Amino acid sequence: DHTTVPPPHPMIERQGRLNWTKLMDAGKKQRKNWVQQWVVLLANNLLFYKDQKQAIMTKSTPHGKPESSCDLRGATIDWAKDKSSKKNVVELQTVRGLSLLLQHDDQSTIKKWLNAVKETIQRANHV
Ligand code: I3S
Repeated sequence: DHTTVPPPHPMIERQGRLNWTKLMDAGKKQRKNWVQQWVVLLANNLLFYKDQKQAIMTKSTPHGKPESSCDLRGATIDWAKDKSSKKNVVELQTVRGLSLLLQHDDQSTIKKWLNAVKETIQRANHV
């Protein structure tokens, strides 16, 4: 996309626009509500922002102003072939029973997200 990328931040593994919805929260099925948000992958967290501006990290707001966040420690992520009619969907499941679908129309973009989140989870599991 054509948005301006903020200066590189040492904590950020990956960031960009993604479509996402909750599927389950605390193990309870949720009504899907697909939204497009700015998503930031940190070492232990995935953070969701209304837009890129809200993701600007300062001393007083070290994570910016996220709308939602998700603890990646112990989580799993993989392709979700039959959980949506959309293409290029992955499902992230956390130890707290949160389940999210992440989607992007561009397959190479969602592959990069899948791999980046996978690697982050593996690293988080070994500390
Ligand atoms: O898996 P579902 O329940 O068929 O998901 C679709 C619905 O949630 C639909 O909303 P309503 O049932 O509230 O009208 C959404 O608009 C669709 O986007 C959902 O399906 P996809 O296949 O887009 O994930």
